[in-house]
Amino acid sequence: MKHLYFPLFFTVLFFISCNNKTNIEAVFNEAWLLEKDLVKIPPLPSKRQMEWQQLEFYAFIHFNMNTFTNQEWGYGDTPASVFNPKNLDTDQWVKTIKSAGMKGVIITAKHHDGFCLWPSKYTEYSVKNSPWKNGKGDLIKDLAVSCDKYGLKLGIYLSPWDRNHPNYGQQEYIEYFRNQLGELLTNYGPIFEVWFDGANGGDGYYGGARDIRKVDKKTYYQWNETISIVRKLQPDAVIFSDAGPDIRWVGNETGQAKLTSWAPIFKDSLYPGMADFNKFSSGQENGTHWIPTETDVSIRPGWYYHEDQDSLVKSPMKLREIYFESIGRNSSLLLNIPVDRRGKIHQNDSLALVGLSNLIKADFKENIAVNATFINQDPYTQEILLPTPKYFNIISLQEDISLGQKVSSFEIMINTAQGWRIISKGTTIGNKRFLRFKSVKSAHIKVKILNAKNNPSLLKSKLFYSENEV
Ligand code: FUL
Repeated sequence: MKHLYFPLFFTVLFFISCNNKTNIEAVFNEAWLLEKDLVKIPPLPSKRQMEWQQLEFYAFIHFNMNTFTNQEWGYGDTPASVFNPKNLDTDQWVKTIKSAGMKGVIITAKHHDGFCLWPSKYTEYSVKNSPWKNGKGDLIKDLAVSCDKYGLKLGIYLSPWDRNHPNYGQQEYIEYFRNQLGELLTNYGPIFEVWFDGANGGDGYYGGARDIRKVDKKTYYQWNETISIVRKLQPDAVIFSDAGPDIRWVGNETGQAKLTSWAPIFKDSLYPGMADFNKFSSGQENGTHWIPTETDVSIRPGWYYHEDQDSLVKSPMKLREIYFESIGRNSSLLLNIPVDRRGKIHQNDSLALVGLSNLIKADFKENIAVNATFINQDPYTQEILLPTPKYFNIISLQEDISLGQKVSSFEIMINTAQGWRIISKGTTIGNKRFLRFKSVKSAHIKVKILNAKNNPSLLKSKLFYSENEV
């Protein structure tokens, strides 16, 4: 974003080269925001959040003991000997994920049943007591090596709820949980995201006790201390939970962010595992903290692999809808791919991912506003002048979120023989907002901001024409 620090330079350049258009305040260039549009309106994203915002699309892998028991939530009593992938191939996962356009992968290092995909020295319930690689395997290591090889970022899911551990519900378990976190954050290179699930407390094996353990979700985990461990060991990693601190849950598992989607939120009104999370999905315009949403959804009905769902893999068109309704609504997309019992991504899922990536590439093949002149008549209006009239049916809007999220209402207009016509409108923009509409042909487009907290800081809008019209 360093170009934003040179707005005056380009403004001056413009006046030198275009002084015949005196009513125009500035032509937007690579660095086009004016001094007056650079007002920062807190809350602002941290550096680690800004880096995460660039990723937009990354994968979840649910692969663990449940894969072998055909379950979604293991009770914690399945013997370690049941974990036995015969052809585990993390290179295949990473190549498939990367070719679908995703930037990282988050793996279920430990799910609610407590089984660990790495040979933790703090428990016997792990790959070290499984037949896989004769107990010498370390799946997190394998995945880290593959990610490194192909240039994908690695994230970890460590379930706070552990239905295997005898001390779950007591302070001893919190020490155990933090020790495990320490192992994962120390031994596998850079971790881009740490994922803490909100489901916790209930029935389980608990070392043979087989009882029901409820915990106080607000106090039991003493999250502040755990967060400081992550900050110390992996300062660049973002932390996900229902309540942040860096990223929060979008509030559903079907793949849609809200049309109104604020990164700011009153953090103190949230806690992990809260029941009425849905009402906070939109964030809050005047929220105190920058905690954008992450949209997690599975490519199949379940999070884990189940053979009887082989025919239920979401179609490329369905996945494309999810892409538009998450990334295109100021969220990120965490798309889950359940690895099968062989230890590979199933062919049906691979094909759906190839289909999705082809659709997205076609949608965004050519930004037809790339050679346009951008005019800033006033801070609330971005005018786009194309050299010749062009058809388009997608517009991509972006705020410079390093300055905060400001816009709460906007409309898109085109100039026609009958005058200006509104073709689309919306509320928030944030990191990215995609709008789709029936094709229009025009050479003169206006993005009109109707309401914002301060002078909007809109980056150059992009226009696309897609064969797959709404
Ligand atoms: C949920 C968990 O309970 C599911 O098993 C899954 O891991 C999903 C991503 O989060 O809360």
